[in-house]
Amino acid sequence: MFHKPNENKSQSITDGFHLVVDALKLNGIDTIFGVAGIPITDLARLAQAEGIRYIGFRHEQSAGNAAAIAGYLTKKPGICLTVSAPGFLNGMVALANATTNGFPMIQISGSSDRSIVDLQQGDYEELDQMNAAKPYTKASFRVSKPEDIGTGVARAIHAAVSGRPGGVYLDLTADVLAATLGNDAASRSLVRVVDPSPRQIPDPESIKRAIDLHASAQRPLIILGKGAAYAQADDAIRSFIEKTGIPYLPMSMAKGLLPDNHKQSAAAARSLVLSQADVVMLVGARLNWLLAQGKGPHWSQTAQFVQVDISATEIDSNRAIAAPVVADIGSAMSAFLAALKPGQIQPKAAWIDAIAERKQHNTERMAARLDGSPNPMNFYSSLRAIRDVLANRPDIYVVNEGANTLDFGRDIIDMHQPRQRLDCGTWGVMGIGMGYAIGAAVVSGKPVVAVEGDSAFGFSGMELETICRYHLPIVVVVFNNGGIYRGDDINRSGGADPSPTVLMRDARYDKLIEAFDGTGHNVTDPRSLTKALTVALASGKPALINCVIDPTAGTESGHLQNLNPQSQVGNEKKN
Ligand code: ADP
Ligand code: TPW
Ligand code: MG
Repeated sequence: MFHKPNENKSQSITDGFHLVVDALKLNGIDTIFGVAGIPITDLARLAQAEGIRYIGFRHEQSAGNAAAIAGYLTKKPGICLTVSAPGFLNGMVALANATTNGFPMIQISGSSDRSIVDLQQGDYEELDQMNAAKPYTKASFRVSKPEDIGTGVARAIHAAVSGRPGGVYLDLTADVLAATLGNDAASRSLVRVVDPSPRQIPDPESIKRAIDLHASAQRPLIILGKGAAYAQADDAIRSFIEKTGIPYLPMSMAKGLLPDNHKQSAAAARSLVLSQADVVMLVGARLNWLLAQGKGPHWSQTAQFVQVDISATEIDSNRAIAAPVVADIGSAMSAFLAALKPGQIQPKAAWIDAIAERKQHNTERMAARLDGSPNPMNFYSSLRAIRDVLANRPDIYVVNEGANTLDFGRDIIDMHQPRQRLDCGTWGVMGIGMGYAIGAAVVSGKPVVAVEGDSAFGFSGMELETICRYHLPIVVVVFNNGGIYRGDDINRSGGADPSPTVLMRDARYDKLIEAFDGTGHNVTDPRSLTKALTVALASGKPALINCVIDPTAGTESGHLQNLNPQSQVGNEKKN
């Protein structure tokens, strides 16, 4: 039976389904991403009937990825709704990925009869979901009484968005959803959350310490991470960087926080600045594998660090931090700007000149590669075409995953506005593509271009149907090199099966979207790629461009060869 809106209200009782929807609406949740089934089908229907937008997916992982990126873009928890056990587990990769990346997200799953689950008596979709979720989340709650739904939702919201944001699991038993409660008790039980991500004002001492350290620097550097992008303190960050004149390096999802062509960007002189900076300020960026843990030959061993982060336990995690500033980035940047005396921080001219020189050298080298017109296309010539189309459309979101497709895409596609580049992030996970694209398109109403390796695309490709069903302005470009990393690997045993990294060489991914009435394009040269992308974006309709590139163009593991323990035997083809 479908639980109609207000059906029970006139009878002065309500039920768990209505209470969940009321609790979400009371807290400004306007969108749910999910996959329907027992016991949450009616929850999805009711949410839709009550004015919450429900986006139905083909797989919970993509629904979860959409929720996670919606959380990142809006600073409100993105909601993913799933069925019990297998649906729950399908969503968990996305929830764990949200936790790892610091994206606020709540996965709400229905669950089976607790008394049967706990005695392992074999219920339909039996699993102890709350405990299974714990290691992968910031918090994991189960609601066992209908009058606790309001509290459960409130606690989930606080946990998701406070401090370093992350993934939260909220377990709703089928019994709780179906349980009834008097209307008066029900409305008293709801909680409107007040200020769930309060400002965290920095200690003035910590601000002074950081400024003094920077003032003593000869070769200062700022590294902006996706925490800085998430904070939405764009003006204060830009103003601090411009007032101090310090060169900065954007981590991949911080690209566009200042436009990539900003003169203080040191992105094109990355190895120089990492190895030579004497004071490095991390702003919402962790010293994890993406920065070689701050160690090794890439880094100056004598550099001193400032770290601005909302999470006190991040400090000293890899390198000793001389000047920690534990605060939210908006408050920290305002405090820096207020405390900074004119001319107090002044990078030495020799440092700025050395960076400019290296930038020019590297930019010229890159330009020569981008200008080539090899046949078949390689990553440079195809990404150059995409870069040039997107240069005229700064409003467009770019989703990017793959190995070479990711590494080249990050370096070649310039970003012009904050939070418009969404990629594999902290885990380097494949499969975020269609979920992120859908989440971004839904919450922003803006077009999205998803630049996908052919392998990466396969992890979420069935969501093309979702994209077409909701008529979303998403253009997927599949970089078809016929494989994971490249398409020319051989079976080293000489057997008939293809190599583990090889995919079908002549696959026509464009035909997939045609099955759902979207537009497919098959391109083999940059001019046709430019044309197809321009036409697809102008149409505002779903499209997929199968972009055929040289199967030999990529390198194994993209830019991560150092993380690849290569067998010494039978590995002559290693790149
Ligand atoms: P990147 O991958 O871009 O280097 P990370 O995800 O590693 O970025 O780091 C983001 C950091 O930003 C995390 O340590 C997180 O605690 C921090 N952070 C997130 N939001 C805020 C905020 N509003 N204010 C301050 N720090 C934040
Ligand atoms: C969930 C391992 C890293 S990169 C990649 C895989 C499978 C695909 C690379 O091929 P693609 O890109 O996308 O065609 P390109 O341009 O280099 O040819 N499973 C998960 N995550 C990861 N990271 C992997 C496997 C992997
Ligand atoms: Mg590939």
